[in-house]
Amino acid sequence: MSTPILHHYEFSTFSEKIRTALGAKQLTWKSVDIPGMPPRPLLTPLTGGYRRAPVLQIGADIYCDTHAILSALERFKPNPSLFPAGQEGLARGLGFAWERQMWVPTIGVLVHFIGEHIPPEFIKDRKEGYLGIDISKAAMAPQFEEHVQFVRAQIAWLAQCVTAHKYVLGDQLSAADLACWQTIFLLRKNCPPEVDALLNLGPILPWYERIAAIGHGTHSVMSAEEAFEVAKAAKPMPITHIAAGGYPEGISVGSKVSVTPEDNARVPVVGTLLACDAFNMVIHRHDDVAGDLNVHFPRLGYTLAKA
Ligand SMILES: N[C@@H](CCC(=O)N[C@@H](CS)C(=O)NCC(=O)O)C(=O)O
Repeated sequence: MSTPILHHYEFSTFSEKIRTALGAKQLTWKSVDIPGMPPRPLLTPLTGGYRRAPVLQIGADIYCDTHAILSALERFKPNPSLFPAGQEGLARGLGFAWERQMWVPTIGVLVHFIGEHIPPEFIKDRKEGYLGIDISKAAMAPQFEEHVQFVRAQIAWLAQCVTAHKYVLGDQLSAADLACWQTIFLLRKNCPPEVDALLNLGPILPWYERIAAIGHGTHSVMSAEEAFEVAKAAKPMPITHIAAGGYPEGISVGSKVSVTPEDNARVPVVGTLLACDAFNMVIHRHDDVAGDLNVHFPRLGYTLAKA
């Protein structure tokens, strides 16, 4: 099986979640640095248009969204597991709920502190191609108090978990930790130290530092061109993790479908449905240059429709 290739950019906090997962699993991986906003001319043909970061590539298999990526890494190297036995559902659902609820309030707090340094073209891209809202400091200022209250209330229950045990679900690091941690990482990395008091982060700092110390595993740089060549030379792997017959919503395998994020960056990716269960969807795409590709998405957060 070929080496995992992560397409990501340094200041992407969802990418930091995956870099840390790669570290927790002590994996060796290739790092492709992508721009912080489109165009991403050698990545888009691999994903079929999915525009968010990060994206994981293993040969000609392309994994979109951190939730599909974590599941792929778990299959690639099961131990140490990020889905503790008996708590798989919690690890999955809690992480998803946290990120869905926390993303905009976190950005609200972030831009309060550093908004004046964000270039106008970035604000424009995030409004027009990603979040659909104006994330400039001025536009988010009226909701600042509300966002702070929201984040503090979430941190309060997180603190109950991670002061009672080492990690959110107990003694073992899980996907839920990585999801909660990454939004706080974005703030602590970029805001002045006063953000700790503002959000009452004190009680969670030992947990925060424990995860920050995990690192990113062993990685080396790969160019986008080299990653593209890897995809071109490879064939998608057989799908062994999804049982046949679990077709959702009356859409059968072999149908032409679109898969679209339901929250933001709503660019549909079109292909042929290969497999689908309650957790994962795989579509096949043929790119004129890259060849045959299997593109993987989580079910959580994506809409599957007949194309
Ligand atoms: N649900 C997605 C969210 C990913 C996400 O929103 N990533 C941010 C970067 S931290 C992004 O894609 N921003 C827009 C972009 O880079 O084009 C996931 O878990 O991967």
